[in-house]
This record gives sequence, structure tokens and C-alpha cells, in this order.
Amino acid sequence: MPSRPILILLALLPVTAPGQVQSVLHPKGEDAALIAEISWILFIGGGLIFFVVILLAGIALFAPQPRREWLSHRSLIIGGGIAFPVVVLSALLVYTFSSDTVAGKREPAAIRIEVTGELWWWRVRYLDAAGKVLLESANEIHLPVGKSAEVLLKSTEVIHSFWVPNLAGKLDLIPGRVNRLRLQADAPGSFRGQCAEYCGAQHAKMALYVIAEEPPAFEAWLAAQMRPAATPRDDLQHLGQRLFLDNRCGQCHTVRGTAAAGKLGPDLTHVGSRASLAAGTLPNNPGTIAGWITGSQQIKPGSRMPSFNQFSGHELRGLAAYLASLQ
Ligand code: HEC
Ligand SMILES: [Cu+2]
Repeated sequence: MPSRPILILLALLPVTAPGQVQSVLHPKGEDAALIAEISWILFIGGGLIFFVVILLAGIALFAPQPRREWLSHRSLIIGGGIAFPVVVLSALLVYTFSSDTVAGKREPAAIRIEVTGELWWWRVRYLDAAGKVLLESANEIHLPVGKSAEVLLKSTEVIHSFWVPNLAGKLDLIPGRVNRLRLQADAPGSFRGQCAEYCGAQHAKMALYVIAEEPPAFEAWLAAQMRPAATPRDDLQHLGQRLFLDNRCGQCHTVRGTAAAGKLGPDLTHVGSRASLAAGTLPNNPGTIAGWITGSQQIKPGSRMPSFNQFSGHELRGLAAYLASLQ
């Protein structure tokens, strides 16, 4: 049995843990802050009431007769048993409703992003004011700090759930429906999100990152992402591009500016600029790109990308160098 101070420390662990990259307890956006506030009020209030009830039960059970007589007064039963719950629950109802209207009354979103749940990754499209697609990417959303984005949540085959705990609540992506979520970050940072509705074999490997940056950095990112892919700069990258175009990669992947225009898999036009590969499964570098190409079915069994194990080491280095250069 661990000692009492250790138990207390263990209980505080989730609150003090430094890993804030995916945490409801470290809100960095308006909605997340509201949800955290409501949760704390309910949690602390519920805890206090529970404590008082246990105390009264203890008195009723163990105190000597004259010291517990007051518990049977009619006023205590009516007050504690009827009036108190009615007042507390009504107050909470008004409080949660009023936070809801705060959330409803906000200025229009600065940007619109369409997020589609795929098996098992996130298709991300930035839209202009008219709803036209500005650019397509995957598994990574960039946001300007302090500006809100309207996220249109869609799905093609099964239900997923979009959850970036530091920034907002959880909302489902349902085939045939469009759900709308407000996303806003109040501080720069990288926040991890995770599919929160079981969606098949690789549900656990369906994460994404939201990267919040100062508006000028965001504008620069947007402009860079809208440009077509970089052209190969050396022999290795040239080899990689040729192999990419000759090996049906383009049947599933788009690289804007080349003949590759597939739609089944993630857009790879700027894959080298992303933090992770395969929806948060691997960090992104030439080594993991090569590993993914030969071993996608070992890394993420059942994924819609077949493993390509026909390449020589040199060819794999070429493919990885080419894809990593697509910044
Ligand atoms: C049959 C369709 C298909 C083909 C062919 C295909 N891919 Fe993929 N690829 C996918 C899918 C689907 C994913 C997403 C997998 C996931 O995350 O679950 C993917 C993911 C990737 C990723 C990671 C992208 C990211 O943003 O996470 C890279 C890199 C990649 N493929 C490279 C290649 C290369 C190189 C080839 C050709 C040798 C190729 N792919 C052929 C379907 C395909
Ligand atoms: Cu999912």
C-alpha cells in the first residue's frame, strides 16, 4: 500500500502532467475553456455535496441518540431533501444554458475547413468564402492564433469523431451529414487530436495535429501550401519522382504539378512539410517515409495503402528523398 502523500500525488497526476499536447485539462481555446470550466464546477460541486452527504450519513449511523436527533427535523428533510436539490439543479441548468448561448453568439468564422473522415486518416480541405477548395492536405490543420475557424465535418463510409481536447469539444463525422464545429486557439502550439469513435481496425492510429501559429506565419503557410509541388533538385530526387510516377502511386495520391492525381489517399503535394505520417502513426522523416512505403501493411494492417516491397535500397532512398523534399 503506497503511503498517503504518494496517493495524493498520484491523484494530482493528470492535472500536473507536463504532456499538454492532448489534454482537456489544459484548454487553449474558447470552447475547451468553457467545457473545462463547466467540468470543474460540476466536479468540485458534486464532490462537496458528496462529502456533506457522507458526513450526515456517518452522524446518522454512529452518533449517540441525542446528538443525531436534529437530523430528523422536518425542516432539514424539506430543506436538504427537496429545496436544496431543486435550487442547485435549477442554478446549474441556467448556468450551462447561458454558456451555450455565449458559444452561439460569436462573430463569423475567419476561415472554413472541411475535414472528411477516411479509413483511417483525415482529409483536410481549406475552402474560400464561396466554398471553393483552395487546397487539400491531410492529418494536419493549421490555424491563425486568435481567429476562429468553422470546421465542416464529413465522412464517407463510417462514423468517426473529431476531438482535439485542448481546443474544443468532440463532434461526430457522419456519412451523409455535415456537422459544424468551431475551432479556435488562443495561444500558438501544436495540439494533438484523435478519432474518438471506434471506426475499424486502425481507429487507434487515426490522429491529427492542429498547429496554431501567429497570423503572418499562418498566411505564409497557406500561400506555400497553395503552390504546386517542388520540382526535384538532384539525381536522387529525380529518381524518386520517376519511381513515384511509374509505380501507380499516382493512382491514389495527388502531387499537384505532376501527372499524379489520385484521390483515394492523402494529397502528397506538400507531404514533406507535415509533422507526422499516416495520421499521427509515425514522425515524418526520410527514414519513416521509406519504412512506410515498404511496410504500410505491417505498420497499419488493413490500411488502404498496399506495402511496396519491390524497391531496392537505393530506389527507396530516392522515393523518400523526393517525398521529403515536397515541403
Ligand atoms: C491503393 C491506393 C494507394 C497506392 C497505390 C499508394 N498509396 Fe500511399 N497511401 C494510401 C492511403 C489510403 C494512405 C493513408 C493511409 C493511412 O494513413 O491510413 C497512404 C499514405 C501514404 C503516405 C503517408 C501520407 C501522409 O500524409 O500520412 C505516403 C508518404 C505514401 N502513401 C506514399 C506512397 C507511395 C510512394 C506510393 C507508390 C509507391 C503509394 N503511396 C501508393 C493509398 C495508396
Ligand atoms: Cu475514425
